[in-house]
Amino acid sequence: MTQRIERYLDEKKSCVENTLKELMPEPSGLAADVIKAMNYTLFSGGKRIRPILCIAGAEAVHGDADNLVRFACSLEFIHSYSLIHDDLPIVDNDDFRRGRPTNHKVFGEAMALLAGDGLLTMAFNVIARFGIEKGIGNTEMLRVIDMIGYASGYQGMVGGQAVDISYEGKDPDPNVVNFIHTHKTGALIAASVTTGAILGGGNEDEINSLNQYGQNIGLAFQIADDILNVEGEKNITGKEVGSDASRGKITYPYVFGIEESKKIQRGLIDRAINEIAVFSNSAWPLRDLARYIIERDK
Ligand code: GRG
Repeated sequence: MTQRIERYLDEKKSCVENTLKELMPEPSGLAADVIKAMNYTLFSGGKRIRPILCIAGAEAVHGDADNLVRFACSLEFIHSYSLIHDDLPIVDNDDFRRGRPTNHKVFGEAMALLAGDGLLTMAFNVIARFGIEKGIGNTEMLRVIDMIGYASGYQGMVGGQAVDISYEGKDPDPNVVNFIHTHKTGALIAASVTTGAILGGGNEDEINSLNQYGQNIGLAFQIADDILNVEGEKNITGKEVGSDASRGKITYPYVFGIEESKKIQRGLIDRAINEIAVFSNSAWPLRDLARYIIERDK
């Protein structure tokens, strides 16, 4: 990873962390337990890639990215909810995430379920409050709410996760793995960049190009996750290695093998960078981020 993207990621990550702290209350009152469980996962060391992509999407179209950090944080609320529910015993039954015990291991299954629900619903409070406080136009607000609801619902992340679960233990199938990955992970990643471009004031061509970019890197991101589940190191990824294979998950390495998966990944990154060729230097973070996505070790 080059120094400039490392610096960019550090800078944006700390800005996102600070804003998340402003948005998320300290546990207090009768509902303190669920707030504590929400805080536990929200502040457990994620890369914050979705909010950073949203900010970079706005920067690419010369938008006022500093102004939309609160909105960008809503994506991290949704992502955090999905991780908590994904780790539950009735879903993937994982004990560790980011090197720490998973939410249900600390707070119990019922509280973890509610913490996930609390984070998902709070994301939409965060979005609405952002729109009200910043005086964003109704059309833009409704457009981004629609996009995020779509990307995280059955048409996106939830749909992908449902197919992921129902195809466990089945034979390798390229169409199925493509569906799972583009929906489970790709949809929210694409929505992150695209909503940044919408709120940043991009024109329709720019928004479409950034959406295509997001879809390509979103798929590459999940393939990288699959590869890390085979070749990664537990002390770096913070998760069990080899768990996908032992559960019979439909992954890119299972369907195509490791080398072909890496080749597909490189092709997706080339396509993503090509999609944003028309952008000036304002899109350099997106170009560097695309490469980072497949070079990452966690
Ligand atoms: C079935 C009850 C039930 C819930 C499902 C919708 C859902 C919950 C899960 C979606 C699947 C999921 C967790 C997709 C994301 C996969 C992924 C690549 C996670 C890791 O993202 P990173 O690398 O994680 O951005 P960090 O730790 O950096 O935040």
